[in-house]
Amino acid sequence: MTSILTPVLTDNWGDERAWTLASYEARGGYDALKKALTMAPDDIISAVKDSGLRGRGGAGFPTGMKWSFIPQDNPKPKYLVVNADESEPGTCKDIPLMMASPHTLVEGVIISSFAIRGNKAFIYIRGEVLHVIRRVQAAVAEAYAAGHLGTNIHGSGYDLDIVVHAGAGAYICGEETALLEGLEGRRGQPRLRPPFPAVAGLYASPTVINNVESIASVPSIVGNGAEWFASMGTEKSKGFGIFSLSGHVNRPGQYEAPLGITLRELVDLAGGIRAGHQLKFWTPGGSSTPLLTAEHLDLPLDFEGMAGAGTMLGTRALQLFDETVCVVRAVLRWTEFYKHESCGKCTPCREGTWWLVQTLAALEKGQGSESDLDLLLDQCDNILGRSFCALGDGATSPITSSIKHFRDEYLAHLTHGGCPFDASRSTAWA
Ligand code: L3W
Ligand code: SF4
Repeated sequence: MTSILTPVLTDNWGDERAWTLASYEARGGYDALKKALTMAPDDIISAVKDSGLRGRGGAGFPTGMKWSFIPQDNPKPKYLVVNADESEPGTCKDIPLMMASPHTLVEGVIISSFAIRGNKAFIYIRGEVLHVIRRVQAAVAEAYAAGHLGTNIHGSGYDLDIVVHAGAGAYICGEETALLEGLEGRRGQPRLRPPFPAVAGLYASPTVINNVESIASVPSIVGNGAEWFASMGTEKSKGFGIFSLSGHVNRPGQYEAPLGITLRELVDLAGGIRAGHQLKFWTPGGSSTPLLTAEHLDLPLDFEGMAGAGTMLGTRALQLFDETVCVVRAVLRWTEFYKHESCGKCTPCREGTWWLVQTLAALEKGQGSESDLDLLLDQCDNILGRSFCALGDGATSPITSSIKHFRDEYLAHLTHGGCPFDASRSTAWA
């Protein structure tokens, strides 16, 4: 069988000491940088635009278009900030990428900064992953020593410094403006947009903020050309991406494949659902994206395919659950997470996530009545579209989608007077 995988970002992960400069350069690492430094910055932006690369952090905004919003007539410094605060439940692609191949990211940062004419870049890494911070810091130090960073890079006259910043452990700092607040030394809470960071971001200067995987994709686009990238994927969701599979599959892990691949194909690559069990529900892009069921196995995993199914591609964090899992309990766990991580800035999310947990916890214990399901949906309605940032909206996704697909299972908790799965954790509720 011809493999449908497209290893580009993951191609060197199995190499011996893949994270070192020597290993990366042995495969042609930093050749794309040398090529980029001979190009006009605007031509790099055009190549990224033509490639069709869309943001890999969840929202899918066109990367080249975002870069073109940076006003070049503004005398303030321009900054590139990499969002490496990977925290969306189930998402595990940026951290493995930075551990296995940090130079792919560092090379991407240098090329991207050159394109937007920035001389300072920041890599904001989730504070809990000290080993990743150390690995990226070591790669940055190697890049300085080799002349890939610093002043007059490879005699081009271009200067760039990279700062590796450790976050302080808040999920909300993955929201781009809360991340900027944290980087400036303040409490991580979102800012009002507009102005978008491209106009007034870090220190009120024009700032591009991109996800790790987006920036790491840039060297391959510069090296191989926009057409090469655009030849993969679907009409409006070009290229490849890292899909992280977790849960009840035989070989969980990262699978790099063209956008538009289906979950059925990915599950086959991952050795199938564990023996004797069936897929019950799954998340396409972490818990902030409405969950789907086995009926949706053949939908294309691209931005349009997921929107058509009433959900989002998000971070391609595919969490798979078989029939032994209580969907109400899983949703309660996620909701407790959102309540804990709500930054408290706006009332619908701060108060609403607390109420969601109260109502869900009672239902999970079999307390209350069927009307509490409507109460729960009403609480979601008062949060969705009324919160200051996407965290509030995301908190409602698992609840509304699980009630849509598994209303009977919620009701079974009421008729059983508790979780029907508790009687036997190893057999499915029926
Ligand atoms: C200039 C305009 N820039 C939009 C930029 C904007 C941002 C990007 C996307 O949420 C989603 C969320 C989570 N001029 C612009 C403009 N931009 N209009 O484009 O913006 P937006 O508002 O569409 O999305 P967002 O606020 O960045 C991100 C979802 O991602 N998510 C991910 C969460 C967690 C992680 C993680 O742990 N790694 O990413 C999960 O699905 O729900 O919908 O840069 O400035 N007119
Ligand atoms: Fe903070 Fe939640 Fe409001 Fe976002 S939606 S600003 S996380 S309280």
